[in-house]
This record gives sequence, structure tokens and C-alpha cells, in this order.
Amino acid sequence: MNIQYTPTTCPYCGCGCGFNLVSVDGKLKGVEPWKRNPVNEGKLCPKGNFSYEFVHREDRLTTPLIKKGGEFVEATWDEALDLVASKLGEIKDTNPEALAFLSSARCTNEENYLMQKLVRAVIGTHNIDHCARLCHGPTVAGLAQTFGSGAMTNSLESVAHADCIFIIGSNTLEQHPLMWRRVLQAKAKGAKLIVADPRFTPSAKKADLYLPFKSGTDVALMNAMMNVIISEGLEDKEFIENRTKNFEELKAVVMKYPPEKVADITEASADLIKEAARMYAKADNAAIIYSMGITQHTTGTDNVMSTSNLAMITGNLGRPGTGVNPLRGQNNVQGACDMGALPVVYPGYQKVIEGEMAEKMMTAWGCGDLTCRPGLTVIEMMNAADAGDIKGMYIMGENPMVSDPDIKHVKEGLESLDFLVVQDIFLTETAELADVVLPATSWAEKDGTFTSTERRVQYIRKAVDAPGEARSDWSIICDIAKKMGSDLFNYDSPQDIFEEVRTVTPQYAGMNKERLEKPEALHWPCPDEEHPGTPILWGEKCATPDGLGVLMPIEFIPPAELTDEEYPFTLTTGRMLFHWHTGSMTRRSKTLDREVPTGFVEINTEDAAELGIKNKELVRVKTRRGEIEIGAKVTPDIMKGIIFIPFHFVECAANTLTQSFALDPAAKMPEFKVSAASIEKME
Ligand SMILES: Nc1nc2c(c(=O)[nH]1)N[C@H]1C(S)=C(S)[C@@H](COP(=O)(O)OP(=O)(O)OC[C@H]3O[C@@H](n4cnc5c(=O)[nH]c(N)nc54)[C@H](O)[C@@H]3O)O[C@H]1N2
Ligand SMILES: Nc1nc2c(c(=O)[nH]1)N[C@H]1C(S)=C(S)[C@@H](COP(=O)(O)OP(=O)(O)OC[C@H]3O[C@@H](n4cnc5c(=O)[nH]c(N)nc54)[C@H](O)[C@@H]3O)O[C@H]1N2
Ligand code: SF4
Ligand SMILES: [Mo]
Repeated sequence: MNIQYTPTTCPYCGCGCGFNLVSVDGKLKGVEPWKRNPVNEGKLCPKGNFSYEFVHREDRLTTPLIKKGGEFVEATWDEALDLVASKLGEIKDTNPEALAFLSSARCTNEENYLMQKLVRAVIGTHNIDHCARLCHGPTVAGLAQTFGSGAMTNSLESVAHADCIFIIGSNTLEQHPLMWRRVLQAKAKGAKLIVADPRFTPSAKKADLYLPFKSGTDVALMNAMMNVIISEGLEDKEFIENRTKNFEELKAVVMKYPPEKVADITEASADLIKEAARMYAKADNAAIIYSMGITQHTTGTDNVMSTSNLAMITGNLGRPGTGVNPLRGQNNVQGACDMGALPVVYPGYQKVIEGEMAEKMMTAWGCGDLTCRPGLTVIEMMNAADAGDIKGMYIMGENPMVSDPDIKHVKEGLESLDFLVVQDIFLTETAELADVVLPATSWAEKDGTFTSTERRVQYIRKAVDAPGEARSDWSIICDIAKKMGSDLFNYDSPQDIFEEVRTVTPQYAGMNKERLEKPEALHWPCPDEEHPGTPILWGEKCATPDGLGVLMPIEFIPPAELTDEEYPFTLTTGRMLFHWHTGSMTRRSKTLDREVPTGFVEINTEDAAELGIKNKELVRVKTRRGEIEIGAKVTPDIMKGIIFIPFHFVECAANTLTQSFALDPAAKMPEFKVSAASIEKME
């Protein structure tokens, strides 16, 4: 019997926990703690614990598939790759801008790097994006304006040193469990916890102050908190004077938002707003944690900038236990952004519109002309597909048929393409629509790096062989590039690719193999091999041209779709502990699936009583996009007038109901957190 322990990084959330995968005779049997890992110190949440369960599933994709006469037929790699290369080549020769690519926050840095290099240097467009668009796009756009760069300012461990933690729009306990452990460590040392959320979530239940408020009113709420802070002289005058600009402009706006007035907009109590403001402002070190409740709005970027306003006027930046901490979601969404799997930036956030950057990348890659025209974002790609402007799409490791807003519209878009390639580990709802399906290896079957929410770059390591003929994403991309005539994709290993990443990504330049192999790993920016890495950002100055933090005066703008007589409820959507997004992995994990086998709609007890809806009864939820049938979960833990549906379950898909017509102007984010809906009993 051959037993092996392979130290690796969790494939689920951005906390980036480390553990050992245990294999016996080449098959995964379980996970064992990796106690010296500084992120999680041997602890794991259920998803990490059972992360091995989907790997050896019978229904893994094991061979390439080509659709012939409406049916999938097994193909050899040569047949499949020749077809992909020739179809992409055909469309490219007519118009490279008619091709669009979705890269993947589930894949490694090396794979994302190669995908954007293929798109830019071989295809000749910047039409590449990924799920960050539907996630922390507003964080990248918003914090770039206020701090000069958009990433979590502090490390996870740093939060354990806070005296007050303000969580807004994050259900940290369920969605970032090993970050939540740091919150509990701070609480054990006496820190006060404030949670603002329309739902009385498991995280909110542990709060010293729970502040319920209506979805889509975050700017008003935070303006009111700043109104109280400034009116009561609780602001940090020295920090404002020395480290920021625009205070008077900000003050003029927030003075228009007294808590009593904001109580009407937000349905939050004015007294609680005042109490929360005082608690946050009076703490020596106060940290803000936020996630999708802040970003998934047409005002996502505004919401993000409000969090940084709040931190800066109270001087809560650049020290342990402070900062603005957007919790990045997917295991490698930070890395996919860092690698430039975005339509506006090369690796390291270097802008594609700047001619100088194009020159730099042309020299580094040794390729021909690179365009300076920014590419399309996720939602724009789907709209362009529907309009016939995008003819071919390549989707690696995403499942938009469940995760994108307004699924009916997504389906129309994907079906009107001339050619669709999907590269995944399972035959997902999206893969079913493809012309060619390419079987990829999972995280347990390959090497590479992931970058976690705290900008920590960590290795994943191959523990077992891939099933059948499945191949790693990086080697598939290399072969397609070669078949399209490129000689810029000659790599022997992920490490080989990473060495190139370091040369073009300034934040990663100092990360050599020897340094990354230590369990401490490294936080970017790490500009050279002597640099220790940067767990805490903006200690002395921000990354803005003059080093000052920019306070942004922001007026409240209501959500795009408001309730009316026909659709009187505000529908908000999100996630739960045991499931991951479109369920492709967690619903194939028997232990996790047993916990929560299908979806539900949360409705407040009083609302349910008025409509005569009983717990667990099947109800119909409708919006202007469509309707679903789903079981009711009657609970006092959600505000009146709000309903909540987790988006993991295709049979009652929340995204049948959400809308994509209105986007955040800066980040192109749809409004996943607010739709006008009706809910009724079934006849
Ligand atoms: N178990 C599990 N963990 C995950 C994931 C998963 O699928 N499953 N996904 C990962 C990913 S990619 C991400 S991005 C993160 C997301 O992590 P979170 O953002 O924590 O998750 P969500 O459930 O989308 O939303 C968070 C909270 O926002 C609240 N909310 C709803 N509307 C509003 C609003 O208008 N304002 C405010 N302030 N709050 C509102 C919801 O009630 C919810 O409690 O989780 C990551 N971790
Ligand atoms: N209504 C609503 N919709 C939402 C959200 C919401 O809160 N509400 N949240 C949004 C957010 S924040 C996010 S991040 C998105 C997530 O949306 P997606 O990224 O589409 O969701 P996943 O289910 O994580 O899809 C990842 C796919 O990658 C595959 N995969 C896993 N590992 C590998 C690999 O190594 N290689 C390859 N090639 N494939 C692999 C999986 O099988 C799966 O099909 O959903 C968004 N959609
Ligand atoms: S907290 Fe996140 S990274 Fe850690 S085990 Fe759970 S899912 Fe994995
Ligand atoms: Mo996300």
C-alpha cells in the first residue's frame, strides 16, 4: 500500500487554507491537517474537508467531445484541438474582435496567464474576462480611485488584532469560514463586532450590534454613519490632514444624510446607526470587512468607495487590525485578476489603452502588434453574442448558464454563436451547449500557484493522476496556440510559466520557487528577491500619484429595479456554507450534497403569514425575466419585504430571475443583490 501526503491549497474560497491531500495507491482518500500552515493552522471548513470527494467521480470528463448532429461524440485530442484551432483561426481572420474568452478563477495563475497571452498575442483582441466581473470588479474599480490600487489592504491574521470589526454585506461565517476564525479571535480579546445585513445571518447572530437595513441602500447607510462621526467630532483630524484629500467635499455631501432621514431610506433605526458609527469610530483599531452585499449593485463602485471613506476619516488604514478588507471569493480570483484575465489590463494591472504598455508587452513576448482597444466584459460579451457581434466563444472553468444574470438571455446568446468551446472538469449546463468540450484536470491533478484574498501566492501540488485523457488547462492552451501557428508557448511546466510571469508582473517579481515553497509564502507586492512581501498595504502612503488617499463624496442612488404593486418584494441572492456557486463540485460531493440537497426562498414570517405561505411549501417566485418554483423557508431572520434565494441550484435557479439590463457604470456589474419580485402560493 502506497500512502502519500501532498501539501496543497484548498480549491474553494479565497481564504487559501492549506492542507494535505491523502492518497492511497493513487486514489484520494481524505484530507489531513497541515498544522504549520499560517493561514488556517490546521483548521478547515466542511468544503475544504470534503474537497477530495468530487475528484474521482464517475461523471468526470475523460475525453474530448465534438457535437455532431446535435449529439456529443468522443474525439481524439488531435481531432478536437485541430477543430478548435481552425474555427478560432477562421473567425480571427475575418475579425479578431468577434471572439471572446472567459478565463477562470478556479484555474492557476499560470493557466490564467497563458489564457490572456493567447487572447492578446495570438488572437489579437482584449476580449477576455472572468467571474471577477460578477464579484469584486467594483472593488478593483473603487479602491483604485481611493487608494490607487484595488485589493484587500490587510492580511487575514491582522484582523485578529482589531478592537472593532464592521462587517457589511459579507456572511463571513458561511462564506469565508477561516477568516471568521480571525474575527472570533479578535472577539475573544474583547473586540466589538458590528454586522450590517438585511438578513440576520449566522455571522450577524454573533454581533454585538446587528444593523438590519434594506438591500441596495448601503451608500445612504454609510453616509449617515460618517454624518454622525463628523457631527460628533469623532473623525481622525490628523490622518485626514496628512494622508487624505477632498475632506471638505466629502463633508458637504455626508451632512445631507442625518440618521433620521436615512432611517426612511434604509429602514434601519437611526439609534442603531448612531451607535454603530460611535462604536466603529471610537475603537483604536477598526477593520471593515465586506463582500458581495457591497459590490453586486449598479452602485457597487460607489458602495466600495464609501467603505474606504469611512476607514480614512477615522484613520483606520495601514496598521494591523484596520483597513478595508474586501473578501475575494474564489480560490484564485485575486490571481486571475493579477494575471490580467481582464479586458482592460495586462498582468500586474498595466493598462491596455497605454501604447507604452503595448510596446513593453510586445518586447517581452516577442509578438506582433498589440491593440490598445479595451475588450468586452462578461455581460457585454453575452449581449454581443446575442446581437451577432461575437461569433465564437471559449469558456474555461466557468458555468454562466447558472451563474450569469438572466439565464434565458445567456442561453439565447450562447445558442446564437457559430462556435462555442467549453473546457471544464464536468459536463456542466454550459458545456452542454458547446460545439467542442475539452476535459481538464482538477486542482488535485496538477501543479501551479493560487493567490488568495490576502494577496498570498501559494503552491498547489499534484496528488493523483487525472482520469482518462483529461489534460491540464495550461497544456491545452499551449497546444491550441501552437496549432494556431504561434511559437511563443514552449513551456515544460507551470514553474516554467511562473518564471515568465515574474518578468512581466512587477508585484510578483521577487517570488522565486525557494521563497514560495516556505509555508509562509509571500504577499504581493514583492518587487525583488530581497523584498519581504507586503501583508499590510498603505502604511505610509497610498498608491495614488501624490500618495494621498482620495475621499470621494457620494450621493445615494437607488437600485435599478424598484418594487411596485406587481412585484412588491426585493429579491436578493447569494450563497450558503455547504455549496459552491453552480454546484458543479459541491453537488457532486456526497457529504456536502446530503446537507442541503436543493434550493429554497427565505421569506419573513409576517410576510409569509399575510400570503398564507407555510414553511417548506412550494411557491412561485416571479420577476420581469421569468419565474421559478421553489420551497419556502419561512424565517424571522430576514427583513420584511425582502426575499433571498441561494443561486447554487439549477432546478430552481435564482438567475432565471435576476437582471442584466442595468450595470454599474465603472465596473459593469449587474445587480445580483436587488430585483423586484413577487411570491405566491401555487394553485
Ligand atoms: N460556502 C461558500 N463560500 C463561498 C462561495 C460559495 O459559493 N459558497 N463563494 C465565494 C465567492 S466567489 C464569493 S464572491 C464570496 C461571497 O461571499 P459573501 O459576500 O459573504 O456572500 P453572499 O451570500 O453573496 O452575500 C453576502 C451577504 O450580503 C447580504 N446582502 C444582500 N443584499 C445586500 C445589500 O444590499 N447590502 C448589503 N450590505 N448586504 C446585502 C446577504 O444577506 C448576505 O448575507 O463567497 C466565497 N465563499
Ligand atoms: N444570482 C447570483 N449569481 C451570481 C452571484 C450571486 O451572488 N448571485 N455571484 C457571482 C459570483 S461572486 C461569482 S464568483 C460567480 C461564479 O460563477 P462561476 O465561476 O461560473 O461558478 P463556478 O460554479 O465556480 O464555476 C466554475 C467552473 O469551473 C469548473 N472547474 C473547476 N476546476 C477546474 C479546473 O481546474 N479547470 C477547468 N477548466 N475547470 C474547472 C467547475 O466544474 C465549474 O463548472 O457567480 C456569480 N453569480
Ligand atoms: S475556509 Fe475556504 S479555503 Fe478554507 S477550507 Fe473552507 S473553503 Fe477552503
Ligand atoms: Mo465571487
